[in-house]
Amino acid sequence: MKKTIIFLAVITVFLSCGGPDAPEVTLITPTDGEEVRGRVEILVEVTTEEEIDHVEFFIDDSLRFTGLAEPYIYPWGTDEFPHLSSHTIYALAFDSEGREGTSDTITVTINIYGTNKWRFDTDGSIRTSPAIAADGTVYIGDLNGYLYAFASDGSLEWRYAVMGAIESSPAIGSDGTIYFGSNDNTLYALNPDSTLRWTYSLSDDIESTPAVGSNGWIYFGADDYTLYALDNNGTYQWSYAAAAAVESSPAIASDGSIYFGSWDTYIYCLDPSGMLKWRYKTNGYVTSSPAIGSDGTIYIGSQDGYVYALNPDSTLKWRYKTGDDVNASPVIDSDGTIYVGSWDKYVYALNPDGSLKWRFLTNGIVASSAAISSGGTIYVGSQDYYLYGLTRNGTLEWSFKTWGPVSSSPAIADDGTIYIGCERTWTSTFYAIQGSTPLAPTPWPMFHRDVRHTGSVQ
Ligand SMILES: [Ca+2]
Ligand SMILES: [Ca+2]
Repeated sequence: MKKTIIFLAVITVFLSCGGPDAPEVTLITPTDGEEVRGRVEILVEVTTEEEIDHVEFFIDDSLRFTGLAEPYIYPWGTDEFPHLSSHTIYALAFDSEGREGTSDTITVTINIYGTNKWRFDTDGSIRTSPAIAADGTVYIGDLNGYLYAFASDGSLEWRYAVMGAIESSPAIGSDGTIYFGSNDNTLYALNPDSTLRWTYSLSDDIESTPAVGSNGWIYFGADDYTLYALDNNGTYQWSYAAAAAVESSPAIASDGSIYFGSWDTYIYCLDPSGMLKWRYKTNGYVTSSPAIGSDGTIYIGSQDGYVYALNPDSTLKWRYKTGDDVNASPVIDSDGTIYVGSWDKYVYALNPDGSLKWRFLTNGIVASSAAISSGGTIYVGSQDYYLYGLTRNGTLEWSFKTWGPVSSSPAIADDGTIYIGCERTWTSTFYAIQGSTPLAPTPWPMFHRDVRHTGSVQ
């Protein structure tokens, strides 16, 4: 009896540690439940007492890849699978003695939001915001003086050359006319087929994005210190002289009041005939463009670092201090939350009472104005080269790395596609990014309010 017990104990010891174990296989990336997009690195670690012979990678139980040397990585291109489909992953490792080890099985879901649909290399840098016509055509200007028209599939329909940088975003009239300014001191009106309708020439740069009134008139500022009103034939109607350059893009309220800022540090309110109703002094240059809330509140940034909320009677509702210049233009969500970036690298979400809801830190200046999708994702660029997709709680949903600083402000098409440009020294790039839902129907969801950039709530 005693001998038997000793014999069994010896057998047990021999079985448990006498021979080499099967390889231990661990999936390092991705992790169980993760959302993946684009090219995914499936990384496996193997622990074994013997030499590893090879590692087999399985997707949905089918062998996809065999790794013969460390590191054991399968660069899986997920584009073959549809959006929101789920897939299992596991790996088998074989040692030189033919022993086999298996990893746990994990499940991942493909989520293509935030991936690149197409891109186009432009002649020059892009700092402005794309406008989208009713037929889906996208217009964007670059600093080398080209205005581009792209079909929604990314094909170039045409490009129109002017003699100066285009720092004014295009605006689209109700008849499809495309209006934009240039540093060649000219305001252009193009037909959708790229033929010239008319031009209006000044003596200095036009960086302001034209606002389009319900009467078809357009309103824009210029570096000659003046805000201009033209009718839709390009005929002068009136002008108002500020005390410094007007790079700020005007906004039109429901009563026809026109709001804009100037390098003279003031925020202006004109009546529809161009007469001054009031002006409000900040302590910095005002190049930001106003956003108008459903109650008529005017939100605008200043290079004094503040975001201002003004009542339509010119009284201050509140102001919020960020850590640096606010050049970006505020946007307004359905619950009244205001999103705006600052040179202090943060994207701010402010409550309607002016208190901080959250802020999100990027690694670069945020001069890009945000755009809100109806699904609740907030898109905003940073000079750290990224376009960010943030949730309404201020957490990161995804980020997309471009080839340069993103001062451009995104536009969101009806199919959810996000359009944005970046800045580079020589050629630059315009991107179409996969998004989830169209532009949100909030009081002021993007730069200059809508995809036509009317800047008007009329
Ligand atoms: Ca010029
Ligand atoms: Ca200028």
